[in-house]
This record gives sequence, C-alpha cells and structure tokens, in this order.
Amino acid sequence: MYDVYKIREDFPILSREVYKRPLVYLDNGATTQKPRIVVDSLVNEYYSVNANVHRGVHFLSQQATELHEASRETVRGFINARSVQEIIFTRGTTESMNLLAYSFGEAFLNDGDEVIVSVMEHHSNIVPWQLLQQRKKIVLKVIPMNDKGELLMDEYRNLFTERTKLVSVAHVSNVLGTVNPVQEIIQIAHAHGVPVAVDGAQSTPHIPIDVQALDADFFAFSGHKIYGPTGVGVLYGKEQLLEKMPPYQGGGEMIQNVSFEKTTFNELPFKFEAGTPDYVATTGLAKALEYCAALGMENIANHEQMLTAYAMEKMSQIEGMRIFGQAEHKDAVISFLVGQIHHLDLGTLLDRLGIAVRTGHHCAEPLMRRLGIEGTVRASFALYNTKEEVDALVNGIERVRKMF
Ligand code: 7TS
Repeated sequence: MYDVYKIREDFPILSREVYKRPLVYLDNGATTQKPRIVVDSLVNEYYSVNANVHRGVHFLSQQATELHEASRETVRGFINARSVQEIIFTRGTTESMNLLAYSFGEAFLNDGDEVIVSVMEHHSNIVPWQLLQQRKKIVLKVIPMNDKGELLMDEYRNLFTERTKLVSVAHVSNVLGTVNPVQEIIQIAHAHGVPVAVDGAQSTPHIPIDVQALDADFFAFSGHKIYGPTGVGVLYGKEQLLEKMPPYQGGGEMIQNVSFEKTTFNELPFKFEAGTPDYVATTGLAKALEYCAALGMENIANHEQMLTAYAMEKMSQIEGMRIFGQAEHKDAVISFLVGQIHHLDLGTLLDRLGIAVRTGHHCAEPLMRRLGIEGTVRASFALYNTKEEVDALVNGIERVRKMF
C-alpha cells in the first residue's frame, strides 16, 4: 500500500507554511525536497566521519572512503550498471553532459562529424555541444516533434549519415513531460553503429532505470532531483567507451603518477574525478536512492501517473487552459498557460496562495521557439504530492483566472 500521507511525514519541509498557508510544493522538476534520512546522513557524516577520501591511512579517511565507494555501488545497483567503474560522480547532470561533450568530443569527434539532439533538450544538452563547436566544427542535428510533443521518429531515422557519431537525447522533457522512446532511439542508433547518451535528469526520479536493458551508452542524472543532496550527480558510461576517452579535468585523484615530463592517469572511474569529491553528498545520494528503492520505483511511478492523469483531467476543464505536452507517454510534468495571463503573473499569484510552481522558459529556449511562446507555468509532481494538492492548484488557477 502506497500511503502518501505517511510518506509525507518523512519530509519535514512539507509541513511548513508560506504566507500563512500550507505549502503546496509543485516545483519538483527544478529540485525535490529531502527526506529526513538523507539530511540526517549528511549531518551524521560531518559530525562523526568526516575525512578526505582515497588518501588517508587513518581510520576516518578509510571509513569515509568506504562510505563513498559503497554509495557508488548503490548507484550502480539503482541503474543496473555492469560495474562501478562505469559510475562517475559529477556535480549533476550539467557537469555530466559537459564532461561527455568535452571528453567524447576529444576522443571521437572531428570536423564535419554530426551529433543528433532533439528539439526538447534542456540547455545542458545543447550548450556543451556548442562549446565544443568552438574547437571542432561539429554539426548539431535536431530531431523535430509533433504538436503533441512527441519526437518524429521517421525524421529521426533520416538524420543519420556516415558522419553521425553520437545521439544525445532527454529521456523525459522537463517542459512537456514527454517520455521519449529511448529504447527505440537507441536501437535505431545502434543499427548505424552510433552510441547514445541519455539525459536522465527528469526520468530517474520517476521511472525505474536499467541502463543495460536500455543498452544506453551514457546516462546522466542529478542527485537533487531524486531526493538527494545538491551538488552531486552521475555520469554512467560503458566501460569500453570511457576507457578510450581522455580526462575532463586534471588534478588530484585522477592521476597514477605525475612528473613534469609525463603524467599517467588513474583507472576508471577515478580518471574522470579530479579533486576532492563531495563524499558527504554521495552518501546522501545513496540514502535517497535506497529510500526510493524501498518505496519501489514502480509504486512511485504509479502514484505519479495517477496524479498526472488526475491533474490533466481537472486542468483541461479550466476555461482558456492551454497545456503544452499531450504525448501519449507523459510523465509528472504539466506546462500550461491560461488565456492571456502572463506566465510570470500566474506563477506569482499562485505563489501567494502557497503554491510553488516554476515559470519561464525552463532552460529550453529552442523548445519555446518551437511552441511559439516565451514561457509557461509548470507544475511538476513528486512521490509525496497528493490529489488535494492538485485540487489546490486547480482552485488557485481558477482564482487567478477570475481576477483577470
Ligand atoms: N537536463 C534536464 C532534462 C533537466 O530538466 C535539467 C534541470 C538538467 C538537465 C540540468 O540539471 P542540473 O541538476 O545539472 O541543473 N532542469 C531544471 C528545471 O526543469 N527547472 O530547474 C532545473
């Protein structure tokens, strides 16, 4: 039994008030709230274990290292990677994508080579490729979508040429909620011998992930979007690809031997982890993943699907409502506009009712251009949201609508 009211007790922040009203937190696509077990682990590690990892003979350093490496194993299990060598800790999805673009770019891309992305990418899967374009004249090709927000798979198939070297796509759109058919996307790319990177920032918190079943070559996600701490994320990569890729940053941890003449690099995954990692956050991330696993990702997904369907149904009845993203496979994200009300006004007035939503372009300006709008209001759900909160959102929108 999925008891959402009981689950909410694990998240202290959910019982606070804003403007003397109960907080209705519907900005989970931006970041999620943290259960007590995650925050406690951060506090406990700082209070009783703290020491730098991988470099001390002393007791605390070894204990911190064990916790850090145990977290890597938890991440491996959570996404079902083959080995811990394939789990690189980063600061988040953004750093994962920058690492990938830099290092994959160095190893495998030459002038004239092509990378395929989709029209619904977050800027973090666009700009790193454009930065690479300053060093190598790679070509970005874009998978278009239909008006419901579904990628056009026939057009995708036609984008491949001899110069295609990588496909890099979002698993779930942070604006439309579209769950892209990544399995099919990967099969098609592999038929051309092209590897695929999946931006899992918005899927990992909502959908069970199995990188081996997907056969993804790279997979990125952020800890803070899946109930973990800020400042930590993951890049999964297949070992045989990571082995061929050069380091992204230089410094401590990532080396084997250093001299002024020649430096050799550490083995995977440390080759990609220069400097002191946020070893306290990695423990917190592991706790968050264990928390999700204990609830069951399938159960979380079912709950959120129920909420999304309920919200879609209720919201479509609002006069003047325009919902962006009507894909058949849609996740816990609803972007909308109402009548002529500016998204910022709507968001601000909802905030005064205690309802936290996000407004703006959501770091997906090319998608806004495709939709012919400047921004939306976005409600995004998490494992702790309730139908009553959806009702509060719907009532809030009605109230604002009547004011205009
Ligand atoms: N990719 C997608 C699909 C995202 O939604 C985000 C963040 C990122 C990458 C970057 O993640 P970060 O943790 O490195 O920042 N998306 C959002 C959002 O929708 N609202 O705030 C951040």
